[in-house]
Amino acid sequence: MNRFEAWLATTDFGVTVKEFPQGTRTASDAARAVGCELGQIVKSLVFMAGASPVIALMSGPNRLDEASLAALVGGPVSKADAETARVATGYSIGGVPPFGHATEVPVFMDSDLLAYPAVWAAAGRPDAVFEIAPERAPPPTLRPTSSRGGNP
Ligand code: 5CA
Repeated sequence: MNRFEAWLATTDFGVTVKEFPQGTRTASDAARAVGCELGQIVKSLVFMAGASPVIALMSGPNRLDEASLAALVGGPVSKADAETARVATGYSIGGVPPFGHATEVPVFMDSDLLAYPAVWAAAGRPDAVFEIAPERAPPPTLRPTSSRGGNP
């Protein structure tokens, strides 16, 4: 059981981790393994907002508009290096899940993900993903501000 599965076991999320021996390290690997659209794959991109890590959950083919993330966090952002991402989230690049992180990392979500009834996200390892309805993807304690903006 990896860190993510251990974390899941402490929650009532009720999602099932699926392993794919062929690997799900990249979004296209994951889409191919699952047999879904690339847009249904959740990329968990770790950025730094000043000294604080933040995560942008992006639909597979989409690039993050750094200016829009900067506007959301109120300052410039830059991509986290792999080690910083690992320490902040507890997971290595290619396996970073959308929640269940080692530290409290604010999470923002690409609203394109909401177009799908179900999406697939990394489950802590580069060969495991899980399916979830996109509106459930971020934990209730970290409600997303979608790229459309607006958050109560
Ligand atoms: N398992 C797949 C699909 S769920 C996955 O995790 N995809 S991902 O997009 O979230 O993770 C890979 C992303 O990590 C790449 O899109 C890239 O933006 C980023 N990345 C890759 N290498 C590095 C690196 N050396 N430092 C920081 N970020 C990196």
